[in-house]
This record gives sequence, C-alpha cells and structure tokens, in this order.
Amino acid sequence: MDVRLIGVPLQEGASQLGCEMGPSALRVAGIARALSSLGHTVIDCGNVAPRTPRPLIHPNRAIHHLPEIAGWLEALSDAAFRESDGAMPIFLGGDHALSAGTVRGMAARASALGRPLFVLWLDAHTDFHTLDTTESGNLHGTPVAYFTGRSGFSGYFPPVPHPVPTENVAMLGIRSADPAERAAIRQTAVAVHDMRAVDEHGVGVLIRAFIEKVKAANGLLHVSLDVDFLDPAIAPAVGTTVPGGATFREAHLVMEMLHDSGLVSSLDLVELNPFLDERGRTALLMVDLAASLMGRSVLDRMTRAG
Ligand code: HAR
Ligand code: MN
Ligand code: MN
Ligand code: MN
Repeated sequence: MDVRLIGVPLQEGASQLGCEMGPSALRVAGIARALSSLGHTVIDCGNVAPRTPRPLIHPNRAIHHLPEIAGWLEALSDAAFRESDGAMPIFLGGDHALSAGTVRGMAARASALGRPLFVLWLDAHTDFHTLDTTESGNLHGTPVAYFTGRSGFSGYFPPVPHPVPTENVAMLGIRSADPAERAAIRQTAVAVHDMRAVDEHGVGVLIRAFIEKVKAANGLLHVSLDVDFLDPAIAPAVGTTVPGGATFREAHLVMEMLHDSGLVSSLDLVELNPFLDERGRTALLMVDLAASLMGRSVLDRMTRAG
C-alpha cells in the first residue's frame, strides 16, 4: 500500500501546550520504518502549514484560538483530499481539532469515489461540542459535531459540503462527556460505545458489528485514534488523561480487526503530548498500534520483543 505521512504540529485546540511536538515524536519513534518494514511504500510529506488566520470573533468568549484553528482546517482538508488519491494518508498530530479538517477532506474524497464515509472515533471523549456549547473553549472538543454537520460552525469554520451522517459514526472507549454533549449526541444516530459497553461485550463484538456495517455499504473508513482512548497507565503522554481506558490488548485487537477488514482509508494519530511522556513510551505505543493497523501480526511483534 502507498502510505503518506502528514505531520500536523497543531496544539492550539488543546489547553496544554506540547502537541506541537507530536509529529516529531512519532517520527523519532520510527513510524516510517515500522510501516515500510511491513512492505508498504511510505512517503513522509512533511508538515502541513496552516493558512494565515483571518480575524474571527465568536459570541462565546470562552473559545480559544478560533482564527488559528480555522486556518488549519482548510489546509488539512486540502491535504487529506490530495494525499488520499490512490494512497492512505496517516496524520501525525497534533491535537484532535485537526480531525475536523482531515475528516472534511476524506468526506470529499469519498464523495468523489461515490462511496459513503464512515468514522471510527477511538477516544475517552465524544468531542461533540459546538462553538456555542463548549465551556472550556478548547476546540479539540468540537470536531465530531463539526464534520457531522451540526449547526453553529458556519461563518467560522469552513463550510461542510459533505457532512458525515451520524449513523456512519461509531465511538469506542468513551468515559467523559459534558452535559451539553450528552444531550446533543442522544439526538443523533452515533453509536456511542462507552467503557461500560467495552467491559460488558468486549471490543471484538463492538468493532465487528461496525466493520460489517461499513462493509455492507462499501464504505471508506476513517479511524481517529486519540491517545486518551488508552489507559493512562500505558499512555501517559496526553493532557487530558481519564482513568479506566483501553488496555494494550484491547487496543491491539481493535487495530488487528481493522487491518483484517481491509476497509481503512485514512488514520489520525492525535493528542500525543511528548512533553508529558516517559522516555517515549506513549509515542512508541502509538507507532506500535499504527503498525498493527497496517498489518503487523502478533508473531512479528513477538519476534521483535524477543
Ligand atoms: N469535553 C471537554 C471539553 O470540551 C474535554 C475535551 C477534551 N478533548 C480531548 N479530545 N482531549 O478528546 O473541554
Ligand atoms: Mn492557548
Ligand atoms: Mn479527542
Ligand atoms: Mn480525548
């Protein structure tokens, strides 16, 4: 497979500084080597540069860095569309606000191919705030509401010509949602699998059902992996840790099943804050998970560890 690595040194969507270093840490952790050793052709496209911000003032005064994020989204959407032409883009984040742009671009790609886009959101958080409902004002809490076409973004973020239908979105690992997000998401068809569902059914059952749905619709599948999907004990390098996350085994199983499905068109690796890491272990784990998604088997992993 042709793989394109696209660095997104965006940090203004999060409250804590440091995600800007995420693309470098993923590169240092060996993402290009890990994927090319699996037989993929890997091109590192370097980092995306944001558009020059234009002044934007929103009545919700809590919002931080609205002009900067809006400038990123146009550039990211273009990059996603361009680099998904016969290739698989992997976005090296960068905070989760970047997914507003990458999913917008992939939705344009899916539309050009005449296929529906599906999104798997692996996260502790639902990221379903609108510009009106966010109380923290941190825009990494808004991408899913944006790319599913909720109102309240127009005039601020780029228009959404191809909103992802909410029935095409599944979330896994959820254990933190603000009251406004809960109320809004209940009105939608988003499949929200929280950690209770994971405990009760296991990730295998939940992921298999979603994969079957994507397969039946001949869809493209965009996967968005937030570091805080993982338990903080194995992935400390994130500004918004929430206890009780996915284990090493659960996360790898998800990646392996996604690989077997052959449906994944694009991937975000987001929220890695190397400033908070311990000797690079979170960056290495994210690379390891990306390699599982791209076809590394358990036997390969055992060989490497041994
Ligand atoms: N819902 C909270 C807020 O809007 C926390 C959002 C945190 N988001 C991320 N990405 N870390 O999932 O502030
Ligand atoms: Mn700030
Ligand atoms: Mn997130
Ligand atoms: Mn999160």
